[in-house]
Amino acid sequence: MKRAVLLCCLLLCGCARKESSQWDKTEVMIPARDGVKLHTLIFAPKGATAKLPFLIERSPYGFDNGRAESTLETRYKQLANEGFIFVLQDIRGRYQSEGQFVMTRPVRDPSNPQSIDEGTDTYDTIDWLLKNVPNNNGRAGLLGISYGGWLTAMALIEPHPALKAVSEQASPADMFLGDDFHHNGAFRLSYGFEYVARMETGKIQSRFDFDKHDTFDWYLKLGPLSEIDARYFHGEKPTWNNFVTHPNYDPFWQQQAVDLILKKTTIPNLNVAGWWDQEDYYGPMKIYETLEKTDTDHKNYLVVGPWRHGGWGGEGTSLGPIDFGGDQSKYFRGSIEAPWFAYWLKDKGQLK
Ligand code: PG9
Repeated sequence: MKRAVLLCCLLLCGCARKESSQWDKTEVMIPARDGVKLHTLIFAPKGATAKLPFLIERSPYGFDNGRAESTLETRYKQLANEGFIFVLQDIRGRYQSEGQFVMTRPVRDPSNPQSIDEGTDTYDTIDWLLKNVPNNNGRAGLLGISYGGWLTAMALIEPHPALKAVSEQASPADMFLGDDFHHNGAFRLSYGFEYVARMETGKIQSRFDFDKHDTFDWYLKLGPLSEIDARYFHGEKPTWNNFVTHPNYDPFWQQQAVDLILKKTTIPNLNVAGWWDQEDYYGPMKIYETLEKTDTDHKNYLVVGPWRHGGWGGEGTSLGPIDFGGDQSKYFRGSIEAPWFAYWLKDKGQLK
């Protein structure tokens, strides 16, 4: 009877359900409070005997073309062995989600009940999941690397009560002082230009089509930076326009600094950073340091390893010629990350 009701619900909300070997996969459009629908894939382990928590990753980079399934088999293998209901969601305006994408969308004005941000989209998603996905244990975890780490940090501002553990991994904290777009105030030209082209050309990622292999030479021959707009962007890329309008550390950059936005540690958070991360090493260290100040209940954690940007999600035996004497990424995922989430979301084991 219960199964029949679930099937009716899924058909009514336009969900597509697919059987795969290990997972019951459901594809849904989850409505946010302003009516925008967010494209979401839900993977529930087949034959689970106990109620399970959700583990959510939200991303601007898409889960199409088998990326979701391969992520579960590699990056999330150890967590999948532990047993979670995985939820992979395209953020607003990206891939199959509705709405408008805004790069690192500013935090909403809470006095305006109509306002939304990435935190409210996460809140609304968790709310929907609890009510619509059977056999959940009433708890949710959230994690992500880099942009996904930043989305995780944003969910800490007005968290859903069922959000019981998060792992902020390589999130930017300050785009002028230390992370992706500037380091110590110095503009990172190739990164800034190529990331804007990749993210603000359409809903899906696209690569800028350089007409030569030697891009160092391409940038040298470009001439003054105004040539970027004159030749390629034509004033149409919001993030490039922000680089041009705000070349100094003005309120535009200061107001988005995550360390000023996060006020109090309320939810267990496993911050993760890589010593050799050229994009976002500053971010996770700063977020850890910020949350540490109000961490009266010991909920703020930090892992730093010998990794490039997000290296703990892949193979971790070496970096270039440097041998780590073992797979440190696998060790992190299996012996730290999975038991950490199991402790907070499943009351399992002890926290070392
Ligand atoms: N470092 C990338 C990023 C994060 C947040 C904003 C802009 C860029 C990333 O790898 O996702």
